[in-house]
Amino acid sequence: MPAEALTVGGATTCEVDAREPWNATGVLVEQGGVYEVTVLEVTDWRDNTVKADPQEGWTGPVAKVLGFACRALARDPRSPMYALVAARGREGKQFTFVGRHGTVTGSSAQPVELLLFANDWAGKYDNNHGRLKAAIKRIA
Ligand SMILES: [Ca+2]
Repeated sequence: MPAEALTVGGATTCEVDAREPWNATGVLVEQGGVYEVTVLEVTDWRDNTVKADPQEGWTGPVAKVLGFACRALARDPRSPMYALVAARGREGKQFTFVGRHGTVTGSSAQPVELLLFANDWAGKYDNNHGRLKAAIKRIA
């Protein structure tokens, strides 16, 4: 289904599968638009055996230390390992940390689809588990 623009105040929900490097939201990000992403439900969010949270990423003291080193190689090194990250389209790594609640602002003249993913190493998505449900609302 093609993505659609939201009017200000418009909202939708989407599902994110941690095994998918790109989860479509159905929302087209327009230049200057501000989109609020809020996680509503999280189910079994873990990277192989490592428990995780969309906000904190890998959890537990060891995961915190290893996670800090590992995130250097993650698709978005600025976000925790296995945290929820938004992308404005698939090109150019236009990534924004979302966590459990964040905002994404449209910056390119050409509208692009808002995508969501668990921040992992590229090609290491096959051992991922978990899903979440998110609400997306255009607030400006
Ligand atoms: Ca993984």
